[in-house]
Amino acid sequence: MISLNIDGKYVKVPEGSTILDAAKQLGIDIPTLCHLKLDDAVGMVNKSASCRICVVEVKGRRNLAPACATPVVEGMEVRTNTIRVMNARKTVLELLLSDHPKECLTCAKSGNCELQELAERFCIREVRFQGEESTYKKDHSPALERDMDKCVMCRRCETMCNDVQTVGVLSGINRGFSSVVAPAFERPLVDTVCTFCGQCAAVCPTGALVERDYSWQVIEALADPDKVVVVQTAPAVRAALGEEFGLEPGTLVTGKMVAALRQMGFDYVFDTDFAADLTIMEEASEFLDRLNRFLAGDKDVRMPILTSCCPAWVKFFEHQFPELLDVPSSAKSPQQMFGAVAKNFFAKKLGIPREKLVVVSVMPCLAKKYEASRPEFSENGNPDVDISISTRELAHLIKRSNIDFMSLEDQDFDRPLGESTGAGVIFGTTGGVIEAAVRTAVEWATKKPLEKIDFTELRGMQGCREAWVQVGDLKLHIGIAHGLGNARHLLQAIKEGRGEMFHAIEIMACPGGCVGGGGQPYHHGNFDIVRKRAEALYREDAGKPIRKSHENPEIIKLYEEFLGKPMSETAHHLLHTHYFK
Ligand code: HC1
Ligand code: SF4
Repeated sequence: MISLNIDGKYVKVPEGSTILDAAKQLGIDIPTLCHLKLDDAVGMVNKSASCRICVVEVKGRRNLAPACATPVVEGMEVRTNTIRVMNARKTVLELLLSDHPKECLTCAKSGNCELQELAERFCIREVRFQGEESTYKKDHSPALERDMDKCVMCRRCETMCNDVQTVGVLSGINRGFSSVVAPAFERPLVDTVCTFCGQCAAVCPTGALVERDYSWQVIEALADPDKVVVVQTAPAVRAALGEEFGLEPGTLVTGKMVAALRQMGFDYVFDTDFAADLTIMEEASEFLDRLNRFLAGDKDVRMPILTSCCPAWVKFFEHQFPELLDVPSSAKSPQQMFGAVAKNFFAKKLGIPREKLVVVSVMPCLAKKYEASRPEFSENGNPDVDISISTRELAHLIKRSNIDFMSLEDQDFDRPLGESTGAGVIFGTTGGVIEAAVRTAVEWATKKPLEKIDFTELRGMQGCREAWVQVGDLKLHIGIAHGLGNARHLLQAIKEGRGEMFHAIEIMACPGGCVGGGGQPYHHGNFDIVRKRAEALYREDAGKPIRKSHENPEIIKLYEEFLGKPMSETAHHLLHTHYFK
């Protein structure tokens, strides 16, 4: 352990700690901007030390030291609030602001911008420096907007894209005043291998990277008397939406969310969790089919089966592992299954053409916007999911609609597409999809009711995990990865035939799964918030009367009335897809 003194207080920290770590232990809040440390399970630390906001004075050193990148040494004496330190921070901020658009009132990040917060904390009332300002071309993709005039070169997005996701789209290019974080040759994101995971936007401290906002289209659809507008809400949204209204992370607001959507004027408030149950029906059937063929010695069958509900993960393997396109399940994601059922079954039930029905999805994810726009998910130019908005956009919509969210009485989803089980709920956290699939697959395979519904061995936040589940005489080997870097690790092993064989693997692109999605309220690097959201979903699951997808009465009815059975021709046509290089 190393002893040091910060602002007159003594502290002992492990060797290798930084001054920032030591200050944190003492409860001294040194301001930062570029620094970001997510979680040991995720393993993300932004080491750029580029912003210099965290500088401190160290006795005996001539220069100020960045607290985030200076290791502690025995007997060190640190001051975090001298006039020299405050002057340096003020100057750094003024220099950053000298080349920053002054459009805070209209910026998508207003109220959530870390630069704005620092300018306020350090009472920057005027900027002494005036000079050239950057004017980069804005980049609009179906999921993300890039405005590099607002980039402060903190490199968090680069760390996220390169080190955590291993996609490698974003990096610092050019030199001096022209330096910017961008794809190679400054190509637009749509022309790169970007997965639209949105994790760069989730950690961007300013408005340089934000979601493509479709909330006005929702308002227009709701105001159109010729449209019937239905909404589906993803599992992870209910565990995070409350944060936008000042509630503690991990507070479930399912009932208030439904009430707010109904008050906004949606004709039907449905649940993506219903479609998650439907996904399990198809995915578990496909899994058991492949497993039985594999056990019977069929050499053509591809194992392990990989989950396919995360659109950023789908785009990742399409680009990065084109030789493995037949390994993931062909089941569409719940968002897209919902869209297909709404447009091909529910619209008919209402006696209206699909064009008259508008399907809105509320997702914790930005890649869902891109997924909804994929041409294979539309019929004659009419998409199965018309508009996909994020949890943050929903919060804005509620606020714009003058709804007092906190005073809303809980309401329940409409039927039939709003009925769901606990298995559908846990889709929103890492390990939840595979647990939902295992609950159904094991019961179907053994033809006996499960002795225990909770497969806790599949839960947790470790980036890459494995577990064994006993099914009769067979031990199923299950893998779980969240974060695309961890997924790459597993995929590479499969491709090279390394390691013990897995039977099934769940992959989610975002650290923590959908609860940590790029469209969720900003957690500003506090991964405990993501953990609390996950715990909330397990709580909702535990309190549900039905916890296995195949026992959802509305799903059973849907097969009886419309789909026949899992993997039927209709199911294949509407609920399965294929992947492209
Ligand atoms: Fe997800 Fe899914 S779990 S992908 O994270 O399979 O977005 O919440 O809606 O489609 O159900 C997201 C969440 C979500 C789908 C489901
Ligand atoms: Fe990289 Fe994901 Fe951002 Fe695309 S969305 S640039 S893959 S971090």
